[in-house]
Amino acid sequence: MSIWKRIRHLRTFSMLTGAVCTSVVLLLGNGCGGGFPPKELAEARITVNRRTLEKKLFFEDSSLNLVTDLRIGNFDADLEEEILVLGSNKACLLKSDGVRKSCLLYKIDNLLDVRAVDLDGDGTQEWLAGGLWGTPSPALLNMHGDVLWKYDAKYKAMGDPGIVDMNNDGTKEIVLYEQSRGLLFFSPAKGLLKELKVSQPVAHLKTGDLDGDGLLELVTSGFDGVMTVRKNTGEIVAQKKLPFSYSDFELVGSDRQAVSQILVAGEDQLYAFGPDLNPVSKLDAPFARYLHVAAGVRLPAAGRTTRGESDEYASILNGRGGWHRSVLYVNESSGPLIYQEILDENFQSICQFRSEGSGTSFLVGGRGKVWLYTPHR
Ligand SMILES: [Ca+2]
Ligand SMILES: [Ca+2]
Ligand SMILES: [Ca+2]
Repeated sequence: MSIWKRIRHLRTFSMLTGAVCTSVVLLLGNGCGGGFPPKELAEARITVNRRTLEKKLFFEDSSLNLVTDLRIGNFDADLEEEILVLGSNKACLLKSDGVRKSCLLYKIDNLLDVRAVDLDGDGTQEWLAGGLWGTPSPALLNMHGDVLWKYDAKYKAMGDPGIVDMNNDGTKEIVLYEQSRGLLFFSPAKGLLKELKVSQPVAHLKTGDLDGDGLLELVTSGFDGVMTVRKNTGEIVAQKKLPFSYSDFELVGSDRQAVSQILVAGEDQLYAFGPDLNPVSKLDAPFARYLHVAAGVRLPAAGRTTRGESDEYASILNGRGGWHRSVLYVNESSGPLIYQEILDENFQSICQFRSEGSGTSFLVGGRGKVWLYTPHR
């Protein structure tokens, strides 16, 4: 039986209980469930433990506020690898053992959802910030925290601006959705390059390379449950109404493959979609009906070195309501859950750390904290 057929019978429940709730959640980013988590998520605990993961506080700095992106790479002039930690107030560079190398505050306040991007392709990272519905304007900073570009939206702009090369000139542009105008494509130097009307309001927007051709695609979801994949130029390549209720989604990649997949939580499953919006993987995810995907990464499976199907998924899901819980899932790509932990705080970022014989360790970023999870031998 196809995945779609199997989930169809769950749809009625979703339509009844999910539709109203989802619209509110999509519109406001919170609302359903009020201030309290569902009873299954009331307590922080490990609920599935097929693989023991050792959890250790790796870095702590409360003035980071929420850690929204984590990257491993060489970000300064030396030859060593660092860990870049981007928070909503400041950025820190750590040595590979988690010791602080340097930190700086952004020269602009009230940033949300800060992510590392290389907009101009020169090998150095810029930091792209967004915001929630109706709150701070999107901005691009350089590694020193200077503001390279900022957009003061007249109408409500959605968070999560992305980057695509919309005119195929080799330099990426910033794309964001503004209510009543549509998709807007900006060059930090030249300003607004293009305005693209869309038929339905956009709730969420993400960009990533879904087909491996080196060009980033643009993925949007609407309040009507329709997901759309567009080429870098804005042309629609796939569009589908997902047959379950969902909130936000994420594009998840891996260290070894540039190709990202679209990860969405629906019913008690996680679905990974390819560029045609057909499912690539379906993962067991108890309680996912209360949650949306906040961050995810594909990790090399323990003892495997081949590409592709042996990857595991590690993902962080947050509550669709206004309550503070995250759930960490580690799944085999064929679906079974390896590890699940209900976390008593909000997490927003995850990245691969090291790959060893016993498996792959990863970092998870929360409010002022970065945790290291290492598979136990
Ligand atoms: Ca750059
Ligand atoms: Ca361009
Ligand atoms: Ca592509």
